Amino acid sequence: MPSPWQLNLQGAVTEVAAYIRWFSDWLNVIIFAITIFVLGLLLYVAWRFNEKANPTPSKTTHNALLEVAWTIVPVLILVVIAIPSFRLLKLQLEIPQADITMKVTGKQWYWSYEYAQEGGAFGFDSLMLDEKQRGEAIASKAITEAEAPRLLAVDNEAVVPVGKVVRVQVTAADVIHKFTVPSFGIKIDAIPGRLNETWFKADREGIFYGQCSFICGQNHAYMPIAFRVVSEERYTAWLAESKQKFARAGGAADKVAVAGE
Ligand SMILES: [Cu+2]
Repeated sequence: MPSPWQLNLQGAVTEVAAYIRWFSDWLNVIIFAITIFVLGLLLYVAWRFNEKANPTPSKTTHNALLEVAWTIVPVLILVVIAIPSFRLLKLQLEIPQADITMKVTGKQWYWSYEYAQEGGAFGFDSLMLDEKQRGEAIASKAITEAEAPRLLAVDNEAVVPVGKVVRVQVTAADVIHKFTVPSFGIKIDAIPGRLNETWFKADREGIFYGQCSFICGQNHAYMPIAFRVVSEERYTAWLAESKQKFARAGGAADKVAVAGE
């Protein structure tokens, strides 16, 4: 999750997120280099060719070498940006063989998760804990304060195993939302009537947060995303427990919130 005075992107937990961080840093290097170079040129021209220093200006209009250079050099700069950019796109868009497939549905104003499983899918809603619920959960020691950040903690976290490829299918039930988990490097539109796909493979255990990133109405800011990445054993245990708890019959995943209801 974001930290106070954070300047850079959130810490990377997946290969894609690490690539995004590296690419962002690389673009910053290029941007700084160009900006400093142009500033240097401007200062030099202001110093060397001002009216006092250069009373009789040159009438030069063309310089073939210079014109070729200022065409080729920007092209080369664009190439060194384009190559890693397309590599990143390929990494994001080519979904590897998935170990787990889940469907996420954006709703006003919460997310629903469905797990495709042998022996029956199951699903659940994930709603933000309000201040009262959060206080109670911390007081009852159900969750530690660090595990329940304000405006990010939810009642039902999406649980996934560490080091496994998770394919995420994203849609929406009412208006457009956007499913974003910065530390996983995923951000994808949730559009009613359309199924978008993305993927991640978390490199370490922990809880990772995201938020809806497409203005979707009054409580847009209050529909966080929480992923708990756990060991394979804990995931298997959670799966067994959740199949019971969120059995599809009457499962919350099919419930659609209707605005104003
Ligand atoms: Cu939203």
